[in-house]
Amino acid sequence: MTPTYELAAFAADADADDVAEALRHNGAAVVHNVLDDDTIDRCAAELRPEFDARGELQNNDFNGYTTRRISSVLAYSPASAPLIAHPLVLGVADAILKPHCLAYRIGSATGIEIHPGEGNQVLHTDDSIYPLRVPGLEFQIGVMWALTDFTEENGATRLVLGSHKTDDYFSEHADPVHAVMPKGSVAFYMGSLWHGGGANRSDSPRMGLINTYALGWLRQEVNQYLAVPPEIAQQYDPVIRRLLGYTKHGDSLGHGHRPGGARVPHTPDDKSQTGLDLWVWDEG
Ligand SMILES: O=C(O)CCC(=O)C(=O)O
Repeated sequence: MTPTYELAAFAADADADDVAEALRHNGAAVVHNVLDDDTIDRCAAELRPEFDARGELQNNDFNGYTTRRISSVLAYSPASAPLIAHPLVLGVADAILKPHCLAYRIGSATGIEIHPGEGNQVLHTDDSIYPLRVPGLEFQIGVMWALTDFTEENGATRLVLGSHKTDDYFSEHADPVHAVMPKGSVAFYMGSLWHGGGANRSDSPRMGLINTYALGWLRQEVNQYLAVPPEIAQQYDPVIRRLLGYTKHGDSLGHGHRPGGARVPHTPDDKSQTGLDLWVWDEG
């Protein structure tokens, strides 16, 4: 029998394991109204000047020419941290990624503002940056926060449900669904799922924050140590520092030393760090 796929939409109090189960089966899932307008607006307000100053520098055939993009948002937006380290997001990431690593990390954290007139982005998988596939193992997940409402008209992310379960090339014949969701909601999709930004046929921009979370033994898509150097990273709490990669994976992977540096042990309230050392360096 041909399996059927649907874009399951959960309420904000959803159990992370249930969301992860839907994500495993369908390749994507949406949770509605997770964060309030104030939290979302604070983040959007910090991204605004970056979108305006540098958003068009990454324009190209893949990203589009009527879309603004800003990468490594933690470098200039502390208000993005509650989204990036939201407990529901980490719960889903735990369920999908932790069976295959001791700790996962941010691959990228990018604001995307699709402006009116933009066409459909080419469908693609995010995990194509890693040149192999291992059956039963996802290298990363994508987590898209809606900083405005996401609608079919304004370019809600297009998702080819079930496409994470096949090696077929989907671009020509896919039938994607849109991740339609109100502002403050969040969409999850597998790194192996075919997807892409939607065309914006409305008269106002669609703003999202897309963060990827990848197995801790992989190279991060964006070099976080350059993008968010120690002097900025140490302003964040241990969870964010771990997500940035200022943490060893196991006993030795990623260890480092800087003269005058400080070792910061994990704190009891950071449950995700159990058994791992957390390292940051001061300037001393
Ligand atoms: O903006 C979106 O909805 C998705 C963007 C995307 O998939 C990408 O650029 O890799």
